[in-house]
Amino acid sequence: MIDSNLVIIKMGGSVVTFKDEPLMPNMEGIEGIAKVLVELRKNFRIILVHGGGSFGHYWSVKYDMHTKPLPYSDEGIAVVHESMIKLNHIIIEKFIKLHLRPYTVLPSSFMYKGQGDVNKIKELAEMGAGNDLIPVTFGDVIYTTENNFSILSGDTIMSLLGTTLHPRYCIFTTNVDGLYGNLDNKDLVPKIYLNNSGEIIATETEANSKIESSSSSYDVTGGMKRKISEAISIAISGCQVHLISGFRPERILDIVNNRDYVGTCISLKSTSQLAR
Ligand code: IP8
Repeated sequence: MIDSNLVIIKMGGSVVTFKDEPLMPNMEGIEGIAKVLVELRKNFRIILVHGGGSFGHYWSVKYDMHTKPLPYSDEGIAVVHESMIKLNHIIIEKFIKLHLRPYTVLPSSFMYKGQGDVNKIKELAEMGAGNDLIPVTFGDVIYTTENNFSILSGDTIMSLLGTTLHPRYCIFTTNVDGLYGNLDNKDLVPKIYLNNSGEIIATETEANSKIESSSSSYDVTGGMKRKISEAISIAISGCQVHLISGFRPERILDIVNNRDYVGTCISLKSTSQLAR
């Protein structure tokens, strides 16, 4: 059953930091989204997830934590975790100044042995009900089992929260407008329809013509590739997933108000027909 009052949003690392400048928050990116959240909070409960950008990713690459087989170095674990807390603090401080009421929840508090703890995840949705609080969590390095730690991406957290809480919308913000069918000419794919197994059965191009397509025909790389697979797992649970530019945060309001917007919507064929 969809929680029609709940919206889950990922603030991408490329929005909240300058990805190419180590340890540099993007205050304009953070502020732009915060201002839209002030509006959104009037009608919806919100849960926020943010990425690592030039904080967590910078240090995890420095300590070889993406490539090295487990276990990671203790120093790397400590430094990456601290950098994420620092970035989170910068975001939270700005939010409070802009009259939001964020409440940070460490991902380690709702993960157990590397898996999402369903009851603790449900608590995230409850704690923002009946008040103005916005639970905020983030990609991090977390303890799994047997002395191992693992990098947990904010995109994976989105899929854990989305598939457990069934929000009305899951919105991923990045530094691009959405998913491009063709990276050379920036041909945006506005809609992707899935069947119940998560296979892409159709897309709508800007010209609104339907193109039969398989998931492998997309030129998605790196971070976007992972985002799409997490987005697909959320969409097959019945939630509409949207990919938009975090530098045009007003598009979040367009989505929830059912207005046309620039971005990519991924949904089950049946859900999209009901919702729009
Ligand atoms: O930016 C990664 O989170 P993401 C967090 O959402 C770390 O992938 C610690 C690198």
